Amino acid sequence: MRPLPRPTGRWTTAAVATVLAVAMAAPAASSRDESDTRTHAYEVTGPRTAAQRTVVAATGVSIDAVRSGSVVVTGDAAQARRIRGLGYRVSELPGPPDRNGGRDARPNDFPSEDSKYHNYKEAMDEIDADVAAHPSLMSKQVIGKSYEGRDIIAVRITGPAQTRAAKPEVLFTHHQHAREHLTVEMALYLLKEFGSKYGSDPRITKILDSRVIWVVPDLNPDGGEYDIATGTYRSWRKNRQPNAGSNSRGTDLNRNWNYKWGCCGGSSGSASSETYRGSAPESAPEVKVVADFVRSRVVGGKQQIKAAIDFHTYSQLVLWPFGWTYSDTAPGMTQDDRDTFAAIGRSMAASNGYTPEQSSDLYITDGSIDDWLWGTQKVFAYTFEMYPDESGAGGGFYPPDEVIDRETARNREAVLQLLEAADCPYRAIGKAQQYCASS
Ligand code: LU0
Ligand code: CA
Ligand code: ZN
Repeated sequence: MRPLPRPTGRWTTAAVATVLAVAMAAPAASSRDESDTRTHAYEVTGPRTAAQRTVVAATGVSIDAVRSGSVVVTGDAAQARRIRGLGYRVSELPGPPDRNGGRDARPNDFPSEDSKYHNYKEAMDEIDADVAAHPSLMSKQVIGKSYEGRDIIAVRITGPAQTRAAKPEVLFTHHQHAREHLTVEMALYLLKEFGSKYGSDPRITKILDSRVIWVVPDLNPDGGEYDIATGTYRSWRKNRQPNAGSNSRGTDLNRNWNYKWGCCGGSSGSASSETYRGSAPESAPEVKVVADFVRSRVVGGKQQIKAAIDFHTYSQLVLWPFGWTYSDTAPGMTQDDRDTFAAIGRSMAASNGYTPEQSSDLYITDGSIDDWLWGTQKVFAYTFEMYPDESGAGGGFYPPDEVIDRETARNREAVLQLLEAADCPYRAIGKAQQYCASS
């Protein structure tokens, strides 16, 4: 790398930071060969079944969108070559959009044309303001720290009314994957909606009086900040934890949960992979923090959290477990469980126009949050893959900020449905008497 010019009076701190950040973003690599670990988006034409897509994922790429007869992946040149070796056509797609409108990139912030997105500090400030505006409704807890020391927070929302029985709790988690910034906006939308409508909207008032809502707005603050650190998107997915014996940083948080971790070809043991599962279950501090928080909601031997949504982008999907197996049912997933997941999932999808399916209909994943939440805690846990659809013709991981309001409000009805179902999910299959009579 060429030595960088020494700052002089003519260099502003911001300009120096930009040069440094850009230099760090583009590690020297003479050609796109085995040593070129820069990642790109590729379209892979050929795979049409979940089993074929799982074989593609086993090369170490992340699968970002599933289309009929093709997938969009993120990976490096060596992985692309391996996929070609499987007999598929692989073509490189354009990189992330330039939203700086010809202006200089501002380090550590969203590009100027996407300034309605909230960076970490802006999101935390907005949440603090929401909590301050509704102190009888909301409280904020710091539940732990990210690898780089940022606060991971949970916001508790419930109406002041006391109930005889414990209120069922529902968990919303956001931003496991760094580049999926729209999911943080989804968290901010939920806080605004609940805060501003309690007492005036009868449905929301009734829900908040009878439920406890937990919003964990940012599981991966380090990755999110890294993704925007140069002022130009980097398509980063993982956290920012160093990996022993490797130059590659990061664990895929959604492969690091302690249930069937690494069991089934749905994650990678290679540190450079986009789906690196980490050195052990919960080796990522961010996953440990949230898993500990969920375990702390076991009161009197009973998990209080009954239902959950983990927000991702993109493809407009409502997904339910398991991800580790193609089977609808498995040890720990009865036919009634599966039918309940499907009934609630389909109803939520009917409300937002997403496609409902079992997670493994896409490809196998292991160590995912939903499998852990259901497999170990019996939480009815869904993943929402938000806007845009699988064509990506809305910006892929980087939809413009003009869509934030529409695409977050789009999930209002689905979120309210899950909250209403949380006291007895089995009601959705007409079996409340059998499963919920004593509660
Ligand atoms: O973790 C993932 O691979 C998710 C999908 C699973 C929840 C099945 N897709 S994403 O990484 O593109 N958000
Ligand atoms: Ca804009
Ligand atoms: Zn994701």
